Amino acid sequence: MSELKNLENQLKKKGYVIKRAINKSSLDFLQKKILELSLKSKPSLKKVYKRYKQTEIFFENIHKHVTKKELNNFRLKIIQGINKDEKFKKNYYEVSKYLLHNLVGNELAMQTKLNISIQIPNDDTSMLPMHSDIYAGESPFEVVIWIPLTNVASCSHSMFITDPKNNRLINKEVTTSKNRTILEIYNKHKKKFKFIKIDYGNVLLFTPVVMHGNVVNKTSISRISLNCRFKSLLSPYDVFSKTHRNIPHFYKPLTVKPLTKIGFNFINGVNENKFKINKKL
Ligand SMILES: O=C(O)CCC(=O)C(=O)O
Ligand SMILES: [Fe+2]
Repeated sequence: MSELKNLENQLKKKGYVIKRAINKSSLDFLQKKILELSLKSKPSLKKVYKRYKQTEIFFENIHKHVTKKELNNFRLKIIQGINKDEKFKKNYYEVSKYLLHNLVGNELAMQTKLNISIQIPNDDTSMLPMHSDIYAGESPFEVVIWIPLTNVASCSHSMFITDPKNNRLINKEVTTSKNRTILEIYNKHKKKFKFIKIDYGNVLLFTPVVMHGNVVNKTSISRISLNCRFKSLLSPYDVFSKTHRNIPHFYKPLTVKPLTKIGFNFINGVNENKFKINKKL
């Protein structure tokens, strides 16, 4: 079977695929930038970092050097840093390109704000219970590219996901049940969820239509991962509801082919005449 067919089959069956990063230098760029921002955010970490042989092992032990109280500020500073850096976004796309071009398209929109998750042991403030991103008004045409910066085992520091074949039933329970909490529904279906195993060096693509989430990290290892959404540029944005997730600022065109530009320029020209739009406005 061709690799592409294999990826397609896996996505259909499991709702996600994992692929070794082809562009390792771009992945290392991302890791290095997160390291720099971490050390800038808490300068005392510089000395600590030297004790670790590999950056991913330093990240796995971050909870020993950043307290629960400091964590939110630490995370915010990193998020601000990566979102100011166009090179970071470019390298993120480079790392994701192989999966995106094969499974989504070559004309793409990218989420404007990249995100980082830091799941330290026993922290219940960073929990994201079972959900589908559709509940927040996101497009079912999008995928999440999720990049681990630590080695992630199939346990509570990872994220869980169910098989697409279970999704309809669980989604129905979530959207129609009046007196059960998400946690109760998750517990009922717990066996249908699996914690993803993925080591540093690999990239995860999943459809956030399928139920996923995380629990309190009961291991002694921190998990750090990046996530960003991509979609085919011309696929629908507003599908079920109008939310801030669908306004133009949530996504930004990333790759636009010449014919798409010609088409939109033509439509814009027609509209300018039709509605007497003053171009200077
Ligand atoms: O990283 C996680 O644990 C959950 C991520 C998630 O829900 C998402 O990226 O949509
Ligand atoms: Fe999600």
